[in-house]
Amino acid sequence: MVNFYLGIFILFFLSCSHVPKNYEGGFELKRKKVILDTDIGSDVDDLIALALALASPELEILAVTTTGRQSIYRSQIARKWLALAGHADIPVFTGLDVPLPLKNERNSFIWFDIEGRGSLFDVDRVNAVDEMAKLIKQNENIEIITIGPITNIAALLRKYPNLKGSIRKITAMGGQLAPVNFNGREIDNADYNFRSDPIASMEVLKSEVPIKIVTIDATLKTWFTSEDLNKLSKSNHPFLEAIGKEIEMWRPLQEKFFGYNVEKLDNVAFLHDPLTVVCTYDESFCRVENLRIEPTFTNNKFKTLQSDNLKKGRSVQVVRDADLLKVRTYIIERILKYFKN
Ligand SMILES: [Ca+2]
Repeated sequence: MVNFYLGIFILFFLSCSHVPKNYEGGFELKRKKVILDTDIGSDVDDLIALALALASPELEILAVTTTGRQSIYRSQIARKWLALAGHADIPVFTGLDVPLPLKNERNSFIWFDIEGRGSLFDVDRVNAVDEMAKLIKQNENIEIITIGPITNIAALLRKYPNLKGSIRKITAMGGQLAPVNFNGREIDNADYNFRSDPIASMEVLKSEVPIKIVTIDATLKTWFTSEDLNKLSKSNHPFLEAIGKEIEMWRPLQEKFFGYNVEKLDNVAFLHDPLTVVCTYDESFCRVENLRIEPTFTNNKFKTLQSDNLKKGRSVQVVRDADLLKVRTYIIERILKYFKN
């Protein structure tokens, strides 16, 4: 009888032996297969989001794709960070620069492109949209997390419209529903991601793909403090120390953009993109509502407006509030624990 129980124990142990690194619960989670689409290389929060995604056993990152200005360099940056984090195995594909070309671009009269850039193709081809399509065809229930302008996704839906029904969900950092009070100032029109490519944002928000948007209404309430920065800088881990250095570089720019002084407000880096990664698998830190969203142009500015008119817009999951202390503690602890083990 003892042998019987021993056998059961061994079977149980073996069945749990392939849990993701650091998952303390002992049972393997059903990991979400995701593509992380990022404009990494400017705001440091993309890098923190990448670290968090790597440290999250809830996610299996199938690929990282890049967008933004000079997307090709952003891919090289992403590869560098992945290698330093010990995840050089995750493929990185270069996506489109922002913004998306207009559909009637052929009507424009331009003779010359940058023909010499063909020399870069051996190193880095712009193939993220095709590679995304391949991954979506090969994997059921794939999700996409976008933490930059949504250009690649719009291009994907244009080129492969039949794949719409195969994408389980897009969780996108973007949108602003109302002015946000930050440090005593009302901040409006702070949504960079959707506004930097309004055509792409319009097309994706109007598509039939299920979407959750993590708005700047929520993300402007979340940031790392100098204590978190200190923990990264003194971690004795090259990847975490590098994140610390990036935060140091980014911090003065952020202060300038948002008009505050870190001596008076202890905010070293907003957590827009890391919060978006968290909201992909855990909504306990945020307020999520189902709202009708109507993307529109008001005074020549792209806006994500809330609409009560059932004939307008579409139903979208919207994250518009977050718990600063809980989110920041969760993110820093999760990253430190994963990489220091
Ligand atoms: Ca970003």
